Order: sequence, then C-alpha cells, then structure tokens
Amino acid sequence: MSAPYLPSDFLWGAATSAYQIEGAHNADGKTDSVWDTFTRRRRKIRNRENGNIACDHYNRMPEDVALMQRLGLQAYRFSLAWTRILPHNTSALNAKGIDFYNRLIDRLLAAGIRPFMTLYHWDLPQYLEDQGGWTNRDIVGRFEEFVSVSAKAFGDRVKDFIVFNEPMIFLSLGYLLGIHAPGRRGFKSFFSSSHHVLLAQAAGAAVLRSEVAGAQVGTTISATAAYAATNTIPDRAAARRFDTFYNTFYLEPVLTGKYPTEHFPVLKKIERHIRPGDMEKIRYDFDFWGLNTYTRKRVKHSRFIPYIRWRELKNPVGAKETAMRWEIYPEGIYDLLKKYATYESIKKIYITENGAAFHDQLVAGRVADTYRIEYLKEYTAQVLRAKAEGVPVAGYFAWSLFDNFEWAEGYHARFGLIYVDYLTQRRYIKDSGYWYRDFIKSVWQQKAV
Ligand code: IFM
Repeated sequence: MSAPYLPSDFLWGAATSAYQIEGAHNADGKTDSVWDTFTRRRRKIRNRENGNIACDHYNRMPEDVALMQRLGLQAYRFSLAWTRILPHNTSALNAKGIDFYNRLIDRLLAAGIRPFMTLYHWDLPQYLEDQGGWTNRDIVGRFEEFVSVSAKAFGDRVKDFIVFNEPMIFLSLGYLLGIHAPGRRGFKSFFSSSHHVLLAQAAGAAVLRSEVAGAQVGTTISATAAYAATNTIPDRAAARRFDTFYNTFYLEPVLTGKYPTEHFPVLKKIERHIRPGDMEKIRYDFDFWGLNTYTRKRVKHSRFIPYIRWRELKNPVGAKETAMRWEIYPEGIYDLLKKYATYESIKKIYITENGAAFHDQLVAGRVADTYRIEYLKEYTAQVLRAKAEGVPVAGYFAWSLFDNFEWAEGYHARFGLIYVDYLTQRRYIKDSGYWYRDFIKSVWQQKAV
C-alpha cells in the first residue's frame, strides 16, 4: 500500500475508561458500581481479577498525562466514574471525586491535549442497580441528573462529550446473557434496558447541549462488519440480521424514531416497553457518532439457533488474529465507515476505539510489538482511505492508551500502547506507542509545510 494520505484536519488520540484503569475503587468517598460488585462474584471474571487497583491511574494521573504528552496525543478519551461524583442514592456531590476529574482536565489542557469525556462506560452505581438499574424507567431522570452535574462541573473546559459507550455490548452481555455486570439475563431485562438507555441518551445529550456552551455532543456505538458466508439468500438474510442487531439497533431509532425490526422480528419485543411519545424523545441530532470497531464476522444462516438463526463462522484458516481471537481484517473498518456514511443525518464520525490485544512480553524494558504496529498501520490506512473518499471521519482514538482490565477477561489480554507492569505499576511505552508518536508527528510536519 502506498504512503497514507494524512489529512491535517484530523484528530489522533487514545482512549480508556474509568473502571478499566482508575483503581482506587473505594478511595475518597467513591462507592461501588455494578462492576465492583460483579467482580466479587465467583466464576464471573478470569482469575477472579477486578479493577480495585487496575492501572492505579487515580493516583498516577500526572505521570500518565505526561506519558500522553510524550506520545504526542492530540486528544484523550476517558470516562467518568458515576460513583465518584454521586456516591450515594441522593443528590449529594462528592467534591473529591469531582476534584480528580478537574485535575485531570486541567493537566490535559495544559499539555495541549483535547479532552473527550464519556459520561457512561458501563459502571452504573450499585445503588441504582438495586432499584432495577437500566430496567427501571426512573433511571432516565437519574442519568439526566448525573449528566447535568458533570456538565456544570466540567463544561467550562470540556467541550467534546460521548454520552454512552457501546449500548449493544453492555446491554447484550450484561442484561441478556449475564456475562458482564450486572449479570442479568433474558429478553425482558435486555429490551427494557435498551429502551431506557436510548431515552436516557437523548435526555443526557439535551442536557449537555443546553448547559455547555459550544458543546460537541456525540455518542458511541460498537460495530462489527458483517459478511454473508455465501451469496445465498438465507446467508445474506442472516448477515443482515446480524448487522441490524450489532450495528444499527441503537443507531436507527435515534436517527429515524423507529426500531429496525422489519427484517428481524424478535426485536419487536422491544415495542412492549415503548410509551406514547417515546420514539420522538429518543431521536437526537448528534454532532458526531463514535464508532468502536475491532474485527469482522462472517455469518451463516442456521435453523438450529433460536431467535437469531445465524451462526458466526470461525476465522478463516491462516487468518491473522489477536489475543481475543478476533480476526484482523482492516477492510472491515473501511466498509463500516462507508456504510455509516450513507446515513444522511450522520454529520461526523470519530473512530472512538480501535486496537488489538496481544500477549506482549516485556524484555529488558522493551515491548517489541511489531504485530500491533502492523495492525494500527493497516487499520488507520483504511480509515484514511474512507476519509479520502469523502466519509466525514474526523479522528481516531487507539484502544487503548494502557494495558488495562478487560472486563470478564481480566488482565489476560493487553491492548495498550503503553505496557503496565501490574506488580510495580511501572509503565513502558511499547514500540507501537513510539510508532504512533512518530505517525502523529509526521501529520504535523505535513501540516507545517
Ligand atoms: O475494553 C473494551 C472497551 O471497554 C469497550 N470496547 C471494546 C474494548 C475491547 O474489548
């Protein structure tokens, strides 16, 4: 492939989330989120690991921002831990929690790094889960309150907001299949939560727009490029159902005010949770859509699998894959960008997560992760290819800045540009981190010419 076209009006950043890196799970007034309680349950997390300490970012934040600066990041995406800010089932704010994010934001700005704040990256307060969590419609008002408090506290300096991170992932794994927090299962909890998340999303976005002057309000969905295993009608229909479920179920209602149920009747179950006026409330004209994508799936019709009637094929023999066994398929990100660009009302897209986990080895202070460099080179080239063809993609955030707590997978797989030695908490910039730094620098050099 020829040298990539490097546009100057493009942001290069990296992303993290609170529970995955902060640690300090009960420090300075913070209370439990569903992830604190879920990780205490038996047989839920590989090696019974948890985010109690994680990367200890809460205590090492200044050092971590200095590392971001060394990488030359132009933007940093992080999330707020709701229970640091509102630790109890009341409106009482926790000044120390707010102070932590204030210090982080101030350091980022002083370092010339643009903060992108995610309001919700899965760590629901346990006190709300005890009242039904996302299955209880009252949560919409509670979320609005949290967003409003955050907008008032941080909106004088933060202008870029992501309301939710990946509804499909936390709702399907946490509310349908029970393998992520809070461990609920079944269609009822999945569909009611999904509907309430979408109501909360639009309500939260409206709060941000009204309370933060100059806010750029977005939200992030997960997406996996889907390809029919063969060109037969049943396989094409199966790929379409997969695509609806994983890629458009939380997008289309926001754009059109309608759930995309016509090709996938099971999804009609969500309709029993809709009250008059809801679908109008769910619509929202976001300034941007965040897209998180890592791999692709090949999908085949299967009459044996209830409801969904598809199965995913194994990765092709010889295909490159990551430590998560996710196939490396760079064209997938291009195909997704082209697909989302066909929605007229999507004005701007950021790749808010993309990256690869491997079992990195630290040898004499160095991580020679050429495989990750290759992944990043190929995926970013496909993003830039889409941009060159007119897709309104405006930035790319590598997942992740650090190795971190990968939910049910614990610390097993490392996604970072920076290696974390969890015993000493020492950080080591991996070769991929240096590669990313040079890559970003080359964009700036082009800009200066
Ligand atoms: O670690 C997660 C992140 O929290 C959400 N998106 C996918 C990443 C890798 O699985």
